[in-house]
Amino acid sequence: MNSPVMQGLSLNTPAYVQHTKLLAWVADMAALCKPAQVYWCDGSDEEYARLCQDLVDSGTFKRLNPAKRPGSFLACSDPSDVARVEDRTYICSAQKEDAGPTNNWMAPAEMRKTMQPLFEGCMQGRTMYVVPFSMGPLGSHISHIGIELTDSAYVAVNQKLMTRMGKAVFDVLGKDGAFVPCMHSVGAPLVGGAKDTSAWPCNPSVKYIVHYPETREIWSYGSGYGGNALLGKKCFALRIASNMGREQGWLAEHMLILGVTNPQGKKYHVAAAFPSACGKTNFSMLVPPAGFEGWKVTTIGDDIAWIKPQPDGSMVAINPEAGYFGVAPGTNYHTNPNCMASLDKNVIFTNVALTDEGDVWWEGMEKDSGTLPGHLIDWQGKDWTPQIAKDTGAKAAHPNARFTVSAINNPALDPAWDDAAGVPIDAFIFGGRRSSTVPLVTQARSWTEGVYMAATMGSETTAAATGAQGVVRRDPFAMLPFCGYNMSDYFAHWLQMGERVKASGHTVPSIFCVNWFRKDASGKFVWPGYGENMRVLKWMIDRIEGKAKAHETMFGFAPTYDEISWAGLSFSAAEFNTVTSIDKAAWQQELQLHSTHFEQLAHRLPKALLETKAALEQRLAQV
Ligand code: SAT
Ligand code: MN
Repeated sequence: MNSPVMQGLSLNTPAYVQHTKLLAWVADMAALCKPAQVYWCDGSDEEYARLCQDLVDSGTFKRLNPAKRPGSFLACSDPSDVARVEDRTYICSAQKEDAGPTNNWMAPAEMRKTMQPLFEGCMQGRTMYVVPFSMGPLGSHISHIGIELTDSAYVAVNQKLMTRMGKAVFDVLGKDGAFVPCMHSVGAPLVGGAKDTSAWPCNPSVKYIVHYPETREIWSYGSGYGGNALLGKKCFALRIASNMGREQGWLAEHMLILGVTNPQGKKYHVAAAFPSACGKTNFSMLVPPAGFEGWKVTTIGDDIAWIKPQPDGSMVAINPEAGYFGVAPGTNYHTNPNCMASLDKNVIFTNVALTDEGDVWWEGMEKDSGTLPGHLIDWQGKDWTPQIAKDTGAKAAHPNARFTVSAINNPALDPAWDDAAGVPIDAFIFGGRRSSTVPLVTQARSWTEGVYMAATMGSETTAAATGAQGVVRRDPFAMLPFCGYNMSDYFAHWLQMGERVKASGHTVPSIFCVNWFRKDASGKFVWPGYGENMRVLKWMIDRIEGKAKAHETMFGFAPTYDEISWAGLSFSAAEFNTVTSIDKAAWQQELQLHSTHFEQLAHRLPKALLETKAALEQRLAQV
């Protein structure tokens, strides 16, 4: 052991860590945060088991019944700490306009002045875990490395499932490799030897999720939940990585990646962007319905894609993550059988309910069993019965309750999911949650029109972020909370990426826009969704293969009723019309909203998008 001593604190540095800059940074951060001890995670299974047991002993974890859910745990968070805090999330670029109008901004020097006193002594009485992780396959030319320093063992064990975490990262880093420093504290120091009395330490009133794009640093304070705390995910793989991609000519996207193989054995790869909690995990694990024998869908990723154009004109993608942090409520054997199978063992559940048998439960599971459980302990530790739910509306699981599970649990995992070379993308899909206006599926007539569709995407908000639910907001590329720089520059980057592929004499991937969420006059969803989305996916493949004709609508090419395979489903032409019709008045209003959106983004907005809008207006006038 090579153990420099900081103010009486040993850094416990393992001999295999030889990176001078990293060692100096850890020493500085330990001096700032003043933890009781420093622990370097090696990523071993033995370590995972030990840290999970520590979490059981401290009351954060409850071990689930090993006969029902082997190797699995339940954590219930503080009610003030249940989702990403977008209003506390900052992009601190040197220039305000580089963060753009969609991000919170503070000058870096000012933010550092705010952060300094918060981090000063913030880990007192706690362990500082050094968590080395690779986003993407270890050593892949597309991957990047991060080191998270955190005072949360919950974060350390989640990172083991969500990333390639551990000792091997140092082999890639060597003595001077690049890494993104990720500082995280729950912001609950145990001052003067105070005992930890909380099962979910966090700071209920002060939270900051801060990014410095120029120096590629992340500083997160006050929250232990999800994207606020697992800093490899939204903070690194989207906000910081989008900045890297812009500079280096690649894309960091809020997209699932799936493989779809037709009965002839030909395989395509699709990347699809949907806002948080709109079914990306379900779509990435789709089971083709009856009538689609011979078709196969395999998962490469369920949330984030890093996409790099190659010299041969292809755009290859990797999933930077190694696990899924998915929404539990609504997940069942009907909506996502592969996901349910993934959750059989070795899972960390957060904010779901506990059954009397020591298993987990969430809303939506009654669809599998046919009945509601008679009694549960809800996510807040209170008794729950169907009667209580009826009387008070109390939910057993929080609507943003999550499971954390390693990708290797997924029976539909694509053999290439961990391939350092990535997979070539044939199509991009963009989809929002819209109860009206936007049709089931259309295909952009050009790359630019596709970028327009993505740039103007709207979606009704979900429980994945704190704040009002169910209101339509513009969520361009499903990246509104995740783009780490000026949104208009981001649109320009997408346009340029397409131009670059075309200039090299190659075809760009097709771009599709979908909406699974149209409702009828009585407020019911019309499209059955889930596995039935295969019908739409097949039409896309038909389009790529040139088998389906081009029927123009004002918003791109669309299928006729006859061009969708209906085998195994009764879905009438009238119902199809309800989910695909283009209402002139609604679209006039929609384009008005696009105008307002573009006005907000006017500074640096690419002209091509305004021209595309004018062309759509002209088409609409002719409807
Ligand atoms: O950012 S989280 O990982 O907490 C969840 C999400 O918004 O997709
Ligand atoms: Mn997400």
